[in-house]
Amino acid sequence: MRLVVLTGAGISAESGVPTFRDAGGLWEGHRVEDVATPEAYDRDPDTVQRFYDARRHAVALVEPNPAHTALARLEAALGDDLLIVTQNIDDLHERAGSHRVVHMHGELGSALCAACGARSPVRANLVERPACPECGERMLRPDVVWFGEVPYELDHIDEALLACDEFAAIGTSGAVYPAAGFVMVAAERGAHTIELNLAASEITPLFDEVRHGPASTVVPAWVA
Ligand code: BJW
Repeated sequence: MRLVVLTGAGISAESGVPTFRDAGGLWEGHRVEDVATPEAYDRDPDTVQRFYDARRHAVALVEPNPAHTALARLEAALGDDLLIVTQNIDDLHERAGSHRVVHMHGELGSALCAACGARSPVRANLVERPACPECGERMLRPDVVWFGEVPYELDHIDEALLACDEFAAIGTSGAVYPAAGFVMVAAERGAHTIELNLAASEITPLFDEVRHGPASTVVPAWVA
C-alpha cells in the first residue's frame, strides 16, 4: 500500500509550536496573508528576519510529540511506500526519526540566497546579514515559501499523489493551496482519503473518512 501523508501546523501544536489560524496563532494581530509575502519582506526585512530567527530558536527547544513518532514508526514499517509531505518548516518529523519528508514550504534550518539562489544551512541569525557561502553576497533570507511563491518539489509530490492508494491529511486547515487541493488529486486517482484534525477543516467534506481529536491521540491510534 502506497501512502502519502500531508501534515500541517496542527501536528506540531502539542509540541508547543503555535499554529497559524487557530486562536492564539502565530501571527496574532496580523493576518498571515499580510505577513508571509515577499512584499512584506521587501518592506521590512529586519522584522521578518527577526521573526524567523526567533521561531528557529523556539523550535530548537521543543520536542516531537506522539503524532510525529507514530509516523516515524509507520515509515519503519512501510519504507519507501510512505511519503510525508509537510507544510511545516520545523524539523520535528526528522527529529522523530522520519527520513522520507518533503518540506514543501521550506525549512527554518535553511537560508536562501536572494542573489544566487543557493540554499545553505543557517549558522547564525539571518538578521545579522551573514554572507552566502556560495557567492559571498549578504542577501540571505529565510528559505521558506511565502504567498505568491512556488512551493518546493511539486513534481515529486504530484508523482506520489498519482501513485498512492491512501492519502491522509493531518492538522491542516485546508486554507492554503496547492496543498489544500492534494486530497482531490488523490481522490481522482482512486485513493482512500482520510482527515485527522482537532476539528472540521475547510476541506473536511472532500474526505472519505474523518477522525477528530488531538493529533497526539488520533495519529497513533490510526497508525496502530
Ligand atoms: C490540530 C491540533 C492538534 C490544531 N491536533 N490538529 C485563491 C484561491 C486558491 C489559491 C489562491 C487564491 N489566491 C491566492 C492563492 C494561492 C495562495 C493561497 O493558497 N492563498 C490562500 C490564502 C487562498 N498560495 C500560494 O501563494 C502558494 N503558492 C502558489 O500557489 O504558487 C503558485 C503555483 C502553485 C502550484 C503550481 C504552480 C504555481 C504558496 C503558499 C505559501 C504558504 N506559506 C505559509 C508560510 C510558510 C513559512 C512559515 O511557516 O512561516 O505556509 S502560510 C502558512 O499556511 C504556512 C503553512 O504551511 C500554511 C498552511 O497552514 P496550516 O499548516 O494548515 O495551519 P493552520 O494554522 O491554518 O491550521 C492548523 C490546523 O491544525 C487547523 O485545522 C486546526 O484545527 C488543527 N489543529 N491543533 C490536530 N492538537
